[in-house]
Amino acid sequence: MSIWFTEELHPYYRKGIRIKKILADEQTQYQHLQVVETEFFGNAMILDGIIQLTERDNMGYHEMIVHVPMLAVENPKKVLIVGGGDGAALKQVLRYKSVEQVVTCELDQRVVDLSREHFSASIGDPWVDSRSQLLVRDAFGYLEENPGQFDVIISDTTDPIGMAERLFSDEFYKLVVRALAPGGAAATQCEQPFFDRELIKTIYQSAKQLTKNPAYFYANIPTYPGGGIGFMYVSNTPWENGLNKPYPPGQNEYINPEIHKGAFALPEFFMKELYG
Ligand code: SPD
Repeated sequence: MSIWFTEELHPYYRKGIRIKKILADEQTQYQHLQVVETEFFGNAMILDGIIQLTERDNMGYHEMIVHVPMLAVENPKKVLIVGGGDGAALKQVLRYKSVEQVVTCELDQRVVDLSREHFSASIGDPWVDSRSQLLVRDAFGYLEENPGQFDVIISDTTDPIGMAERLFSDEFYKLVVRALAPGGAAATQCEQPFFDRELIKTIYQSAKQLTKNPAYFYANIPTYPGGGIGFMYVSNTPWENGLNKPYPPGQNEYINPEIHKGAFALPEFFMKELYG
């Protein structure tokens, strides 16, 4: 079988990947979940028709959303992952010897189950690490219950559609900052400068009200709209504190010192809009 999967996150833009086989296709309690074997990108997870990760190009997303805040903070011990049910961000967090506890708040158990089944070749099984704790629940309530607890918070979410919309709200960012320990840092999935300018500007304004040193950074991911995605770094600790620090044991596939620094360089039109 050879079919094209076409994603239409935006009504004015489409992209497609060629699929060899459908490995899973189910309606969970929360969403339409598909896992497919693609011709070029390895296995891919698709939620409600939107590509979440592929084996070939997810490393830019997960290495950047994790290592930028983790390296900025001195010896991070307690980490919270919001979403992240595929385990790829968790895998990166667990590379740090300083980490004692990682809580993942994922709403949909099936995302975890099907990732373990179909992505073990690339992600392994980070859930079995004794430092990892999976909470199948909404992150809002958990953030409310845990002020000042986490050295690093990673918001590894879907796009701001339906139930995920409030993970891009001012209310959510307030809770994230409130849940950070002193000196802590968060990084959040923060969409695409060409397609989501207004949203990113609004989030930056929230982050600026709440912390001293927010900044937007970017990674190339060919299977995401526009070929990449950005992240909001949210902290009183400057992201530059993470430069020139040793990477944790294990192999980087995307981040290196030049990429780390360069990811914060923004195109002129966007830099002016965001930072004035
Ligand atoms: N437009 C696609 C955005 C997907 C972001 N979530 C990715 C989750 C990977 N852990």
